[in-house]
Parts: sequence; C-alpha cells; structure tokens
Amino acid sequence: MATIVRESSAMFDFLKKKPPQPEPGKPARPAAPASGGFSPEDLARAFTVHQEEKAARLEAERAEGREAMKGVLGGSLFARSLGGLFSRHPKLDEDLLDEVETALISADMGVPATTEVVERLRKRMKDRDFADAAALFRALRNDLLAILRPVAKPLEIREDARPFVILTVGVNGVGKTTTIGKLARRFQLDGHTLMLAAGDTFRAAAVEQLRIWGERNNVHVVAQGQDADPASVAYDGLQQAKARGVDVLIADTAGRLHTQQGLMAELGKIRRVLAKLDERAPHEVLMVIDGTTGQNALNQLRQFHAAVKVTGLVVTKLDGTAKGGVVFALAREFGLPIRFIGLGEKPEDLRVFDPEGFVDALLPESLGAG
Ligand SMILES: Nc1nc2c(ncn2[C@@H]2O[C@H](COP(=O)(O)OP(=O)(O)O)[C@@H](O)[C@H]2O)c(=O)[nH]1
Ligand SMILES: [Mg+2]
Repeated sequence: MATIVRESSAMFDFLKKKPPQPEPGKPARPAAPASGGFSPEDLARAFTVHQEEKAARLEAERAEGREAMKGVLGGSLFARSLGGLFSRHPKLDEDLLDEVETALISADMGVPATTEVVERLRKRMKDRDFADAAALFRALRNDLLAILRPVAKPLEIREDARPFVILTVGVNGVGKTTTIGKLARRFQLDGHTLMLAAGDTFRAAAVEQLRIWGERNNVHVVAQGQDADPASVAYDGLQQAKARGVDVLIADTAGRLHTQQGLMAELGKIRRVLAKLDERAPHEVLMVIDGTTGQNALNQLRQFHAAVKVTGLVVTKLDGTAKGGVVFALAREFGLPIRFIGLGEKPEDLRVFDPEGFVDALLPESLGAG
C-alpha cells in the first residue's frame, strides 16, 4: 500500500525497540512489498503506531501552542485594549460600542470587518439580547471566533502527491526563509523526507541562508547561485526531488525584484514551469505575511493572489508589537486557509493556526463572566 511504503524510516523506529506482535481483532492490511526485512504485518502495525504517535504529538502541540499564544498575544494591543475595557465592568450602552469599535480598529482589524462586527452587536443590543456588558463581551468573542473558524484548515501533506510541492511567496523580509526552515523541521519530525530549492536568487545571502540551514539539518538544498533563473531552480528542484523520491519539496522565492510587475511575472513563470513536471504542482502556494504590516497585508495578498493563486497563509511576527487584528481582516476578506502563525524566531514558534486558542489569548473567557 502506497501510504505504508511512503512513510519514512522514523515510523519504523519502534520496531527496533519491541518485537512485533500481532494485534488481536485487527485485520491485517493488504500485503505490501516487505521493505528492510519487515513483514506486511510489521509495516501495518508500524503505520498504526506512527499515526497514533502523530495524533498524540499534535494534541500535545495544540496545548503547548495555546499556552504560547496566551503568553505572546495576551500582551498585544488587541488584548490589552479590549481586556482593559471589559475588566472595568462597563455599562451596556452606545459608549461601550464606540469603545469596542475603536479598540478593534486600532488593533488593525480594518474598517469593514470592524463595522460588520460592531453593527451586529448594535442590532442585538437594540433588540435587548444582552443583559449586561459581559453578555455583549461573550457575543463579541463568539463573532470573532466565527470569522476565524472557516479559515482554520491545517496544511496536509497529501499522500497522493509525491513530491508534495510547496511554493513560498511573500514580500521581502516577512519571514519566508525562516518559515521554510521551521516547516522543514516540522515535516522531518512527522517522518517526511524533504528537499529545498533556493529560489530567492535576487540576493546571494538568501541562497546562502538556505544552504547553511540545509547543511545543519541534513536536508539537500538545490541551488544555482545568485542571479540564476528562479524558475530554473524550481524546475531543477522538482526534477531532483522526483528522482530521489522525496516526500516534500519546498521552494523559496524572492520577495523583491527591480519592479513589482517583474516579481509577479517571475512567480507566474515558476508556477508554469513546475506544472510542466507535475500538472498539479505546486500543491500549495504558501504566502507568508508579516503580521505587523497592518492593512497593507491585504494589498499584498490581493496582488500575490492575482499572480499565483495563493492556497494558504502564514502570518508571522504576531509576537512583539503585533496587533493581531489583521488575522481577522485577512480571514474575512479572502477566506483563504491560515495554516500557521509565527510567534517568534525559534523553530517551535511556528504554530498551527488554532482559532479557539487565538481568540482565547486575545479575549480570555473569564472576562465575560458575571
Ligand atoms: N519576531 C519574529 N521574527 C520573525 C518571525 N518570523 C521571521 N522573523 C524574522 O524576520 C526576519 C526576516 O526573515 P526572513 O526569513 O529572512 O524573511 P524573507 O525575506 O521573507 O525570507 C528574520 O530576522 C527572522 O528571524 C516571527 O514569527 N517573529
Ligand atoms: Mg528569504
């Protein structure tokens, strides 16, 4: 079975620790060609254990991510202004709505999303839906969550796409290369083999940054040096990834060219060239957005989406001074999946986007009590 053969050696580790035992009541999986001396039953059991370990790791990561989000986002302007507002036990009146509106706008939520949220609250307040300010707070929390839920779709490395090609795009300095390193580490932990393509050939340092990362982490980096044609690097990368049978190829790209039009044309070319080797590639066009750029992030996404059809987002730098509201604006306007958020520079700071955890960190449930 393809899935069994595909899973890399990490999943077989436990076989070295324990002798294989048949599991009672579990039907054996269809016979697969034995690899490395393991029987089909060994492989089937390894597959199950591997999936269970992965699920447990995801659950642990989710809990850890929520703590991290509380720590990092709890101090954001968004959390401070709304938290401050409701912890004063305000009166339920028009002034409260005005203050909520100001807080959302200054947290970078943007006028359209803010107006929509506030108008809904206003209507419900007029309909006497809320007994007190705490009830309004709870409604606000729910409305914010409702904006984010539809875009919480984690990135799945599809088993039927080999290699699964991820094209990373975004303007200069948003955190593309850093994110590639963090993602590569995550995929390795999940047992995937991978390769990187150094497609930001605009700056020599960018190629070097990826190369060094690859050397340190034992990941092959396909590069042709500065000024090479990025589409050629991507093509080369996909060819090599196919030849070596790796699971995932992540291609870096430049975020800056002599002209913006030039950049968009280049990205379009990379996309077309990849499709020559695999008509469904790239399987994911991951746009990295700097969470501190405010409403400008929307313009960036609009342009990149028009040029390369973005399929997923990473919002970085939500630590520090970031306001967080831009995540709602992006979700509401584009409805594109937000795959990950960046809460810092360390590898573990790239977190799977978890809307409940995100809203909890910005607006703790306890504030709406009483
Ligand atoms: N604070 C913080 N810094 C980040 C985050 N992600 C990336 N960076 C930093 O942003 C800077 C630019 O990153 P880089 O990956 O080179 O951006 P690129 O030009 O898009 O490839 C680096 O200093 C990164 O360490 C994040 O989530 N939080
Ligand atoms: Mg870069």
